[in-house]
Amino acid sequence: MNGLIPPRRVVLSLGSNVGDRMGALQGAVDGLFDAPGLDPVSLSPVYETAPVGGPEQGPFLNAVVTADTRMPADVLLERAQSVEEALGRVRDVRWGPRTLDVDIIAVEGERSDDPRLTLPHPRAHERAFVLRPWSDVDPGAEIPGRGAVRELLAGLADQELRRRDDLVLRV
Ligand code: A4P
Ligand code: MG
Repeated sequence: MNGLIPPRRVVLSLGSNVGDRMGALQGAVDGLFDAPGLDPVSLSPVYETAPVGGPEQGPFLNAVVTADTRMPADVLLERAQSVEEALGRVRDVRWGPRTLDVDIIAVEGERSDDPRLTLPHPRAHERAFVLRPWSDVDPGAEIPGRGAVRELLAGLADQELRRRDDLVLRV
């Protein structure tokens, strides 16, 4: 046993719509799992998705990763942000184009209203680009306070997304 926190399942979402989008998603997976403390459980298929919100911008590639960790959620956020920075992300326009966005969608057993780290992610339940890949890797997933991922997804049929079976993420 190490540390005080038992291992918990976490769900991360990856998105890119600038430059080498698949390179950014694979770079995120590499960066997340290179250091110890985060053990991969599953990598979703990759989806090509129409942008939701923000300014006029190009289509995204999105995927979801699940993992087990004993890290506190704020340490996990630091890892996610350092991976974004390593991939050259520049933060300018909110919801605007990005080389890489790594969001923490859920941490098992944790709810938080802190704007620095809101859990579950406050917009995940209304985004097919998160729910679709998440339900692929965990068909029974639920968002605390929101409901079953599969049911939430059924209400978002208007959001365009296409599975890209030619693109496969690897640990
Ligand atoms: N923050 C709070 N809670 C969290 C969390 N659960 N995970 C804070 C990650 N970060 C969290 O994030 C802004 C601040 O949110 C951070 O400082 C962190 O402390 P950011 O990544 O710097 O900025 P952002 O990504 O522009 O904003 P945000 O709120 O993450 O945007 P969203 O809501 O993630 O939207 N359409 C498609 N098809 N695919 C996409 O991937 N992504 C977005 C980004 C919009 N439209 C999209 C997609
Ligand atoms: Mg983000």
